[in-house]
Amino acid sequence: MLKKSLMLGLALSLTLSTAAAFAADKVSIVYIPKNTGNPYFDSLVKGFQDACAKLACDFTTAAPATAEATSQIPFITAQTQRGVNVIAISPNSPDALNQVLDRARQKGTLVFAVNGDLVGNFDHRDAAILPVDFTKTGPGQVELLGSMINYEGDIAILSATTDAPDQNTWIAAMNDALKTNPKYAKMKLVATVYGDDDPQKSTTEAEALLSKYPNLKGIISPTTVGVAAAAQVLQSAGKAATIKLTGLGTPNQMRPFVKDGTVSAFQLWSPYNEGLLAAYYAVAVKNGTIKNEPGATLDVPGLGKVTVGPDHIINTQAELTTFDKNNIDKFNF
Ligand code: RAM
Repeated sequence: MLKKSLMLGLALSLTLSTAAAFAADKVSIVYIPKNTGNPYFDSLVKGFQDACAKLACDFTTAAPATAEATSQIPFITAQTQRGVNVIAISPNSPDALNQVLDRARQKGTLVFAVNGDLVGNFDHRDAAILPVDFTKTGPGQVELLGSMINYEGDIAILSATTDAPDQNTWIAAMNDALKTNPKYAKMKLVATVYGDDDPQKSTTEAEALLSKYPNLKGIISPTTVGVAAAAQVLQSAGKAATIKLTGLGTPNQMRPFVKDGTVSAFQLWSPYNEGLLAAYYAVAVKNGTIKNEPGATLDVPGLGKVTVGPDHIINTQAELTTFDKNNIDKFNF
């Protein structure tokens, strides 16, 4: 009798664990964006979904409500317990995730940093899929704003969170360009503020910049959430003629502000292609058709041949795209 119930228990737990597991013949991928509610990440998710529809990978996405440094930890832990094959993550911190990502990798999960990297902690991820060479982003943004304000006057930066590894990399390079390039000697950075990739907080921070710095000539907001909020603030305050704004934005969020002249130009890349490439690379590595090592190449439909670079970084495009009234209608994301 005891034996019988033991066997029954075993059979039951086997059924349960099989039900919770993934199909053995499919690579399972989870993508963890910085936070929910940011349309930027919808495009990235679409890239993963389209790739997995073609490659038959099993794709899910899950994200915390807010983008603070530790908010992704429970999501990584849950996915590791689920036994997912690949965790792709846009990290909210360069180092707070090290331990949980290590645990995932010890279990055989492949970990990709996507869209932003674990800056200074490359050993805690297997590869990084980034839109462009990140050393170009900061200087590119300073040059664009400089060209709008005749390279002169007080400027401010409206960023995402204080820990955001991607924004912090670009901001460090902006500071460096402002300090070292004589072309920017008359541009003075008076403040760097943080809207946490939250539309409301970004709005409040942009409004505070306007009231605190009456001589402000320009704002750089290297976040899609921040730049859209700042554009709305300038438009409502009727300040677009005196304070120039640029940043990294999505064409769909920025279109009305470009059309009415609030913003003349901004930049970005294709988040969709990052999701697409990440999924193709994940499946190829997991299936053993490619080795995860610098120099390896992979053909991705629509992107051509991509090469894994030093530090296991793969870029989806060579340069940032600049959007203005002449080309913005060609883009829909
Ligand atoms: C926001 C996010 C994202 C960043 C873009 C430019 O949507 O912070 O990480 O890549 O802006």
